[in-house]
Amino acid sequence: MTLDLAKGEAAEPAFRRKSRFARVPVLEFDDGRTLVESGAILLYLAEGTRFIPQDPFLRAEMLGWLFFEQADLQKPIAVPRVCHLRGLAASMADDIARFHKEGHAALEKLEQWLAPRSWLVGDGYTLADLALSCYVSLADQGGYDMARYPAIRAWTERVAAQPGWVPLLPGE
Ligand SMILES: N[C@@H](CCC(=O)N[C@@H](CS)C(=O)NCC(=O)O)C(=O)O
Repeated sequence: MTLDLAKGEAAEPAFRRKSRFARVPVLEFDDGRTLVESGAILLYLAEGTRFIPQDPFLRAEMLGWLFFEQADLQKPIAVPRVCHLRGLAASMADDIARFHKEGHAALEKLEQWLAPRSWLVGDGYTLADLALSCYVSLADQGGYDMARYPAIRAWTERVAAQPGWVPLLPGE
């Protein structure tokens, strides 16, 4: 099921019964149960795969990146992007500037971590790379100057070259 968030469809009662936070994404099971929060959904789907490291330290480090994405990156990138896509960039300029400040602080940290590395955790592609690269690769749509981050750019290209990788939206 897809929703038109601009029309407020996430707040409709039928969807709220599936998503207690009235947000996408939601993973719905055949028995009617639903799982919310992208990190929880990714961890469920990746259970037992090579995307979750076996080593306890590396697994915890991977989780740390998922938490960082939620705490420091997701909103500062998602909100300006939505404002731009909905033609609200001028009227929301002050909010966007505040989010950009927060987002650039997080992107700087990501850039520094990635500069000497190919992947976020250990020496291979994990759920951390998948989860963080998604919004980071769309940040320019929210007015972020991503030319400042060459290591991030190289990393998002490595992620996009992974077998089975598909863009979030067609053409992106
Ligand atoms: N922490 C949540 C954030 C999800 C979220 O913010 N979803 C937004 C779209 S990106 C949403 O559904 N907003 C509801 C709305 O716009 O009405 C996650 O990662 O799953």
